[in-house]
Amino acid sequence: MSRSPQAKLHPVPVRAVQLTGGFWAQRQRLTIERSIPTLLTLLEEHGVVDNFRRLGSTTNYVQRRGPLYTDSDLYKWIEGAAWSLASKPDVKLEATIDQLVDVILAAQQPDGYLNTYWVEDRAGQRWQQQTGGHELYCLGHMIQGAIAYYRVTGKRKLLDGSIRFVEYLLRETGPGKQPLLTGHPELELALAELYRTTGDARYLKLSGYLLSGVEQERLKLRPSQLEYMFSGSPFVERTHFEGHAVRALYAATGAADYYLETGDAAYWKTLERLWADLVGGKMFVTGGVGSRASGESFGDSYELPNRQAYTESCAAIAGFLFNQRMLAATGDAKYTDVMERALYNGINSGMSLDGTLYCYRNPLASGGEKIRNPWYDTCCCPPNLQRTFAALGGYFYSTSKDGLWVHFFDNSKLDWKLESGTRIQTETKTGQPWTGDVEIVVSPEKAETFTLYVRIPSWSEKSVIWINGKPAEQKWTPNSYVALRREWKAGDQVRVALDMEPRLLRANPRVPEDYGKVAVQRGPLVYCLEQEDQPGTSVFDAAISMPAALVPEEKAGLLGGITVLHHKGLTFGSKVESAPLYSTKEWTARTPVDLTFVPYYVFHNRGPAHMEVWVPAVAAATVPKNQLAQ
Ligand code: FUB
Ligand code: ZN
Repeated sequence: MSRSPQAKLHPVPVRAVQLTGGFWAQRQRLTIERSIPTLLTLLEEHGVVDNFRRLGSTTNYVQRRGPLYTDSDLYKWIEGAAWSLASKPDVKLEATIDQLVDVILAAQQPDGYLNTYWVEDRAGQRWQQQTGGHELYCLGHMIQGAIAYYRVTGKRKLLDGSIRFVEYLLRETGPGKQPLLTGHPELELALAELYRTTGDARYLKLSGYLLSGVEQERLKLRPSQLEYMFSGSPFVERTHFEGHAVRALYAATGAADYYLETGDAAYWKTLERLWADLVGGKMFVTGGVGSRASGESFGDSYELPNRQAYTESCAAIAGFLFNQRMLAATGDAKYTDVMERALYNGINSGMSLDGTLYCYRNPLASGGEKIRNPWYDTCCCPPNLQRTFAALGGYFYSTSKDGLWVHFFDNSKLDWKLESGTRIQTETKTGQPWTGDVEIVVSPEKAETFTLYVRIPSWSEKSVIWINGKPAEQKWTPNSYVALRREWKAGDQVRVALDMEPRLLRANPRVPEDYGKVAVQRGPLVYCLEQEDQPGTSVFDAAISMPAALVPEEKAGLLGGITVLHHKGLTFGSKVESAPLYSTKEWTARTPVDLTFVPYYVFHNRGPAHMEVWVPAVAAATVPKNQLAQ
């Protein structure tokens, strides 16, 4: 997006940011050292790579395996592995990617078409089942993997292969020829990125064609298909999110990319409307999205079931990407707030603390079903998580005409340039997300006046900022960027004290599942109750006693090092289990109990267990005084 006309903010390259230690460095290291290599082994074991190999060989030595979209899993793995090289060069991994690129390209047809499913006896069905065929979805991920690898290494073999496929599309398909439809949106954003990478406007035009829905008549799509796919009809006529959550959010991300390049106001109007629909009634407090298992879909507004939440990891990532584009267009912290909610919670939960188990669903309550698994036949989420964590530094900072933007806080070093051309280095030291202290040392190569935009998160109500030890004069409010404009010189120091007071969030009363309940958040982390931490009390009998006191305790040895929150809560007592299902009795939580909350993202890392995020809140006043917890 560095040259996108409508982008107010421009991303810094992944390689410009080193995560130097702490929360995200740990997750990134795990991704690179454990998750990426072990997933490749599993992709091999499940035949995903052989699906390509067999086409490149003259003997077709194995049968194709897996669902028809497995190609995309390898492409996404390549994207993650490519970004990982930006933070940790690895000759062996690079050689592995090179070999995989050769295997992939050997399966490409002479005309440029490439898909391991729609070949051989299915070759005659190319483009005949576009609503579910995933040909363009796989191409989209091929392009994104190829661009990542090209950006990081300068190698363009895979990029050229993906361009050959796109050129095939431009030659053989489109108005007056074979109509095209993204049955699963994804190619839209990939084409915008290909345009940015190559400067070839035909690729952006193709993205616009896909978003325009001009082929709706020729393809004779049913309303239910238009809803499910979130494509096939004009994007600008969409009024709300519906249908398959990942599809819809990728479509919105692609449309936002299209807007960033074209400035088409109708797109912007639609994007803002969809965003309001998302955050107004369809996003979980963890940043997860997708309420229904049926159709992996959005529900109605306020339909946010906790235990049944579908909340696919890919959907949370898609929401993150959509908000990243909206942020780039505006510089408005309300978008970063959503990115953060998803990243620290509903995305972060997707990969286990040992980097080998993944959540496809990230529900907000669990009855102990197995949610973390090493492998899924539909293996979309694991490599999606990898590419997000591997590229993380690139989401932390941006530049704009007048300065540098700090979006997320973690220990990191930035080495990049201001848009004036001046080289800038920064070093951030922080205990985030556990403590509120943040120190940013700013070092432009020469003294220069510019604005340092530092995000003050929505959860930090009482922040304090110092510049070189003196209180900053600028004013700020939570959920905005404070604009620190001055002449900056090497070694200038900004200190921020973020407000880490635990907060209790309440849902709109129209969310029936959460009525009378609260969710606990501290800093960017949403917390939950897990059974292991409440010996003798079922998490489903527990209640928060209001007004609530939550006391943080650092536990270096627990779950990779976390801060837990202690609370003297209440339960309904031991009679609950033997009580009838229905009675006229009014239930009052009145037995004191020590409750311990852990961050949501660690749930089920000690094995499947009862867990819940939204906990009933009851007034302590209703409890006889002598029963109050000490
Ligand atoms: O269809 C490909 C992927 O599989 C989708 O993105 C996921 O939601 C899952 O359905
Ligand atoms: Zn997925």
